[in-house]
Amino acid sequence: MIDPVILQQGSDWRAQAEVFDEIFFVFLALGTLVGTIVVAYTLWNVYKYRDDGDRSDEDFDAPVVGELPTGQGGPKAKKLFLSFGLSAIVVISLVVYAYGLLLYVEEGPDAGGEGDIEIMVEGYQYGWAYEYPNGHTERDELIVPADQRIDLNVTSRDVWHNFGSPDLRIKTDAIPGDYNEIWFKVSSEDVQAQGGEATFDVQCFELCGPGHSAMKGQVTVMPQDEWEEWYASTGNSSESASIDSSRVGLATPSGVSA
Ligand SMILES: [Cu+2]
Repeated sequence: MIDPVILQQGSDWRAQAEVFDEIFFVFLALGTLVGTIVVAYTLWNVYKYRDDGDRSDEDFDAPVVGELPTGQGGPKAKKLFLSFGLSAIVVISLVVYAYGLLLYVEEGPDAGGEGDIEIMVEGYQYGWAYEYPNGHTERDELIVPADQRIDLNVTSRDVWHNFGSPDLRIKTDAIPGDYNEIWFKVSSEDVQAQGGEATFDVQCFELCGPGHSAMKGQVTVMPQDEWEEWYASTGNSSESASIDSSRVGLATPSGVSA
């Protein structure tokens, strides 16, 4: 059994995608194993107890509808309790295991830690606006550093939206006047694997009007030092038009706070 507390300690964190993939694999593998055993056992019994024409009706101990085969203490009762017992062990283990991992997905690693970056996300008809701790705002593209926990505080300016990024396995409602928190973190290994900058699609998952299907955005994850350079350069501007030029090194030495 995996303890979510252990997972949260130190830098030993896991991305949601990894956790969900593991849960999916465990359920698939166990389901296949149990399914194979049950179907094989059923077929074997179908063959073993087939009507081959030479069983006399008198000494055939057929079960009656509604009768539990427990009173006899024989092999029937044994099988019944064995099958109930094994099923219970499998189901309870899966519930405890999956619940522990889902608690981790809810809370994330090192919740409330020093390095967390909290970003406001506001959905509107039709797009996404992001506000960084220094007051800088971005439209549609969310730029964040690798290896750092990103907390998103999601809300809406007008109607109900739903902020989600399938590859990051995050998704939450964006509702006017309401704030939903989600977190994610992308490792620098993943960023390197994608050529120094990782991108993830963002989409609206709540039908919110005629422009809903065009309500797309992107999460861009860059190495920490590059991001810090970019973030420092955002101190005085709040328009996304200059993102690309600022990314190539127009960093101001004014620090990260507004
Ligand atoms: Cu929407």
